Amino acid sequence: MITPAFAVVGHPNKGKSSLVATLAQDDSVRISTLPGTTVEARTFPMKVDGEVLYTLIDTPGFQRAHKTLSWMKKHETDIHKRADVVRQFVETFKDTDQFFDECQLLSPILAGAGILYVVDGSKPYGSEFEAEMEILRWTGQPCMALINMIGEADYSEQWQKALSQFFQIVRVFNAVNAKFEKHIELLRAFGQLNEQWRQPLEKAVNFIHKDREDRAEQSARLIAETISESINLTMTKKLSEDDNEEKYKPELKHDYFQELIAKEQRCRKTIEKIYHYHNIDRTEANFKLLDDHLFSEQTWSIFGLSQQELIMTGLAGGAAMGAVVDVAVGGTSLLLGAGIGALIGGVSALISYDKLASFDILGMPLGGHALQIGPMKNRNFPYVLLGRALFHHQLIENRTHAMRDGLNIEDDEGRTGASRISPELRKNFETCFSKFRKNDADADEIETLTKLIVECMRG
Ligand SMILES: Nc1nc2c(ncn2[C@@H]2O[C@H](COP(=O)(O)OP(=O)(O)OP(=O)(O)O)[C@@H](O)[C@H]2O)c(=O)[nH]1
Ligand SMILES: [Mg+2]
Repeated sequence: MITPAFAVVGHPNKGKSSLVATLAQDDSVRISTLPGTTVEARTFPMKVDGEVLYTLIDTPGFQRAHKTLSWMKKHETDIHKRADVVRQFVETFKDTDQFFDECQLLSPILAGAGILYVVDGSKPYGSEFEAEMEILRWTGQPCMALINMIGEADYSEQWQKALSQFFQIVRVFNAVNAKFEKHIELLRAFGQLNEQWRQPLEKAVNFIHKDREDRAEQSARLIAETISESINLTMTKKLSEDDNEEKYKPELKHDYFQELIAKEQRCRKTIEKIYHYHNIDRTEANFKLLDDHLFSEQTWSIFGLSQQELIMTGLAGGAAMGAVVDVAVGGTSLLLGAGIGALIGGVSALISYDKLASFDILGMPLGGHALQIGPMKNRNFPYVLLGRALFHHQLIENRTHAMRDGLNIEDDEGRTGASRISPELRKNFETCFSKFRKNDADADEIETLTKLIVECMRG
């Protein structure tokens, strides 16, 4: 099967490289606000599992389209020989310092690449583009025009009318903010350009769909492992006989919290790698672990569950919790309406909802003692990690490789983290988390949690 190749061409600074980055899922493509960023043609393969599905060729913009076309017109003999004239043009100038950009962008087309002509639909159409389109038409290669909306204004209608006179297919496609479905739609349209490309592009679409599911699952497994490890994290400091453990508590607690934060960071970085992002700047607030203030801390309340949700999840989670609540309310279990609000304080006092990790003193076999912190007792903690991880994953999954702005994960703007998980599903999460807390999280349990996380990602 042949590998379709597409040369992305157009005027300088119209989003050609952005389109290449998005379609090749490659954040190493150079993009900038300055015209003339791309100075030579470069090929970017779109690979899944090492297999090249299609290639995109980023090119510099046309610099002297009118002069190029004049040269070609002068050398034209017959309409059916126009592609030969384009070839002759490139042969004549490719090793000179004239028409460098034109030679760079025409060479891959002459070598068989399809044409993706990119224009900015937020700027009006102008006759200066006609020479570019005419040159491309002379090559006789399959061609599509993409109207990229860089700014707010919308001139797409006039562009549509002009472009459709030169190109087989015209589409509006936002190179930077395109959603996954649009990306897939575009690949299918490429397949209509040339019968030979239809099958390889259909295969590419299937691979990309499957790859998206695989990436989500890999990320979910990583999140599951991170939550399990974080819940069970303990840290120990050996002390000698006469050391006062009080002195070492603040330092140990600091190290423990730092390690929890580091685990989350490693998880985020790895997920970004899974999605082929290598240099994302993140604006983020680390979750804050301050004694006694958990529920008033913003990051906790944003990404975790509310106290009421925690209690309801606990109630749904099993008979044991029911019994605890029965004790708290004197055996009545009338948890309806306003009653629940009044109960929250009492119930949470009985259950370690807002306790963090506590310290233990361990005796050592060879004398002395050790100070240990952890595991994490706080019931909301796994939900906070989960809510934060789901939000981060959502941003990464919906990002394109043309986006160069940082990732803002300070708060999830009203989507409210773990709270948006249905109560039904939360019950299953609680079962997993309580198994982790009892330290019987085996590979099966990680798989169960992975599946639940995938369900949330897709819900
Ligand atoms: N908002 C928005 N900005 C875009 C879009 N496409 C491109 N840009 C911006 O436009 C600028 C130029 O984008 P590039 O992809 O570098 O354009 P180019 O055509 O490759 O430019 P040259 O290589 O200089 O010819 C960058 O600042 C992009 O972020 C888009 O779809 N939406
Ligand atoms: Mg460029």
